[in-house]
Amino acid sequence: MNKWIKVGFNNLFNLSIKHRHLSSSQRATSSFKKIFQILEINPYWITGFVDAEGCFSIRITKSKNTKWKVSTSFEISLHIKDVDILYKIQSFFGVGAVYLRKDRNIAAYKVSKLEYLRDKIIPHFKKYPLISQKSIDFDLWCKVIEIILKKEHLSQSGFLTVLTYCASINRGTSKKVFFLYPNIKPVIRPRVILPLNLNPYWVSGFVSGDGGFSIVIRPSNSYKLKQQVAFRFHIAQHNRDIEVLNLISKFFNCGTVYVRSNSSQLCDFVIQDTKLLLSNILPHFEIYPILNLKYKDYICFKKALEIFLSKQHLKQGFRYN
Ligand SMILES: [Ca+2]
Repeated sequence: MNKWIKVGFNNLFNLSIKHRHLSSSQRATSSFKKIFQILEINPYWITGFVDAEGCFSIRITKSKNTKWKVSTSFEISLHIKDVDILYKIQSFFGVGAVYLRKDRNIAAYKVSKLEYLRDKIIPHFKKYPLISQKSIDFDLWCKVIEIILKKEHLSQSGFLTVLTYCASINRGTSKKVFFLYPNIKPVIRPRVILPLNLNPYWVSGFVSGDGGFSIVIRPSNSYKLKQQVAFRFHIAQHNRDIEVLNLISKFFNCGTVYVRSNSSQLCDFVIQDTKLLLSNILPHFEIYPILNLKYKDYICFKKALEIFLSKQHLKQGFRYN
């Protein structure tokens, strides 16, 4: 952790730029920043974003002369360019800190103090529950925190119980721990019980994390300009969360969920039909906005789609600022 730089909660955005000097996407970003500054994030948005990007972590460490140490934390790591949303989340919870690791272009929001996890983080996710496989990680992680709060992890049997939970969360136990405790059996992960319907703020939080708006220009002989524009709204997940993508498809009342044919264990929710993008997708994000850097992608995507549907892009030399 020594390469991380802790940074204070500073001015989120500099609003001194004059509006008229900006291009349309810059104007959109600038007005968004103003809204963003005064905006209170909906708690379901936070949960959706954490379902996509958060991590409930348990670390088992040992230095030469000391006993095993169990430490827990709640973390969200993003590209450093997306740091503003981390400050916003920090101010939402009122605890924890934002760290920058400039050599790796990573920014992270981290809460590790046990009292903060118990009093702020856990109550939030009990009230506004996670719905992906991360909800199971959260439940197991809470059990470990209960054990630590009762100091039971200091006994051999309590420590071994912690290892059984740890083996079942995220990527499992580290090689070092597994080598010393090869007989540890991971606790069985309970099945995820999905809600019948999704909260719209949860959807926008989740898309802000794991969704994408892309425009692809590819060669095509069927068009005069020998080029074709394709629009794509997509969310990729591990196969174990395919049911979450099916629920999102049901929520938007369109789109297709595919399992990738390669060995990546990933599945995708995709919408490419421009009319459906306009009728079912964009109106949602106008009311329940994307709140991180992806908002810029969304604005460009929306503008390009409007141009496409008005057929202005078919004129050679057409340029939109
Ligand atoms: Ca994710």
